[in-house]
Amino acid sequence: MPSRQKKYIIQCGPHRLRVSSRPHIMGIVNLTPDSFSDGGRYVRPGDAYRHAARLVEEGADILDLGAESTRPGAPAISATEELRRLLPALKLIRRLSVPISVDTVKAEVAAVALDEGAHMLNDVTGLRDPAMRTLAAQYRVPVVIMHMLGNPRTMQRAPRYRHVVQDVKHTLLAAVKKAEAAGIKPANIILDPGIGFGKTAQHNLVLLQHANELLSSGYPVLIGPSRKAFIAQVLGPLAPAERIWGTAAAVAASVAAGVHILRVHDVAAMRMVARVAWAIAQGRCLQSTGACA
Ligand code: HH2
Repeated sequence: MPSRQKKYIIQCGPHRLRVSSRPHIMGIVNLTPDSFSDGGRYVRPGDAYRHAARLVEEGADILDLGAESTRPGAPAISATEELRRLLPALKLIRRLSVPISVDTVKAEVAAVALDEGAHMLNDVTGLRDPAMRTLAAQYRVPVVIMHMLGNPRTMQRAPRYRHVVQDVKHTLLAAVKKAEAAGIKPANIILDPGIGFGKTAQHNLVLLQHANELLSSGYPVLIGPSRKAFIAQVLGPLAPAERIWGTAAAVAASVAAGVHILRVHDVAAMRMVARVAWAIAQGRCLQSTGACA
């Protein structure tokens, strides 16, 4: 049974997320022309808003807005271009009553997004930029510290680890140390092993197999397996949108291990998967806490 001894409450602006009381779903809103699974679908702010509203209706607990693709080989874009894609959509999506996370590695973009109503930061470089650490500390917002080897241009060039689970954990805890030294409160830290970021399919499977290892570090854990390539390595050639059953298996396994937040494209389906996996892990349906509501 997942270890839920430690209680985690993540304060996202006015929203209080009790992430240890049940698995939470982070719905992905990609505002990019080139994301690996849904690039180009939500580049128009109105389309992004309708997509975000649908994810909220489907039960997303958090929305994650990304305006720069992190897929392997994705070209880096300027802060100006990132903000051009992000801001019009953010200004519409902030009308929805849901915590908004911004998936960016640029402190300049993060600062504007927080001023415009975002509640949380998701940094796939694990706050490598000291300016990002300072900003997160100043704004007192929750941050996802994710593990990535290198950068999206280089990360899939023969990634190597001594022991992937221990190496990822060690790197994340070093990033946590720097984050806390910069003034980020431990209660605002969420860890993510970074499925697909400088990892072979084998590395991803081992990280998912040992997700409980990261949970023992004393911070809530987020995992993003949604539609990723390792699923096609297990099942054979499948386009990203066809990887939903594989995603379901990874979500169920993560919830069984005790992972707190699942970052997914298919919110309605994965919310159901997570709720049943959680009810099984608990051996009961917690109606009174809303876990099965
Ligand atoms: N995965 C992607 C992007 N951001 N952030 C966190 N914390 N964890 C993840 O696993 C993660 C992430 C890649 O997925 P997606 O956003 O759909 O694709 P793209 O980066 O091509 O836009």
